[in-house]
Amino acid sequence: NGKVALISGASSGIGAAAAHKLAAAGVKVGIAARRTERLEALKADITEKGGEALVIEMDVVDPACVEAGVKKLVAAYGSIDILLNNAGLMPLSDVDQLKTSEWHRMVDVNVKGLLNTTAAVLPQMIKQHSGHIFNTSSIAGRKVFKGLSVYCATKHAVTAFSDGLRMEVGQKHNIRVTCIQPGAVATELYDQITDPGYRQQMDDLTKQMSFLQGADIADTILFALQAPAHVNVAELFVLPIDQGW
Ligand code: NJP
Repeated sequence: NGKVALISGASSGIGAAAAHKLAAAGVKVGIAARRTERLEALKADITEKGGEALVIEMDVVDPACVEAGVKKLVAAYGSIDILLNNAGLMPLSDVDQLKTSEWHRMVDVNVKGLLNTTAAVLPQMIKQHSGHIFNTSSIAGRKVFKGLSVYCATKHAVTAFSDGLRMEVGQKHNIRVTCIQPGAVATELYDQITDPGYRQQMDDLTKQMSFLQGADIADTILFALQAPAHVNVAELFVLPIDQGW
């Protein structure tokens, strides 16, 4: 296929799974995150299977770092056709615990980080008059859950931004925008939960219901990518079979 993708948050979970699937489909993947040792291992794995990957050290919170990463990818592969805005974090706590540094971190990564990567990649897609941007929101971007007030606020922002972006760049610049809204996916996202009560709740949940795998989300990304050019799969709303809504 020869297309080029930038994947943020590629060092684990959904991002790493998407990197594998896209590379297997012939997409050259720019795999971006802070943990470069993870990215090197991922690249080795992809290369061994015949795919092509470029490791990009990127903290999405830092616009200069993001711009440098995008430049590196364009220098290596000449274009960017797909952006998977996927970096994110989800510490849980009730608002009255006032864990303000965690709130700020979620806003910085989940919202501002996504805006930084979008801003860095858009000029290239506009120049190409084509592109496909995937924003990883969440079911928490459609509904509010207890313990997740700030996370939900950030993901509602991602959903809203995706809808606006689609209106503004879809027809004008021939750029498709897909908002991904997964239910529970078995990744390292839950490892950051420090609150013992919510930690226990999450552990209980993993025993009560099935979780999606990162590869399940990656498959839906491929589905949207492979749709005919005039089709924009606007939302990918994907739940485990037994997750109620
Ligand atoms: O989680 P995890 P997921 N700069 O922890 C990266 C959403 N979601 O795959 O920098 C750059 O395995 C981090 O890389 P590193 C969720 O909100 C999930 O589940 O090396 N990258 C790692 O690669 C998130 O938006 C579920 O630490 C930064 C990645 O983010 C997306 O799915 C449900 C970074 C996180 O990988 C992927 O999360 C749902 C930074 N400053 C939505 N900070 C779910 N798992 O159930 C973090 O609805 N990263």
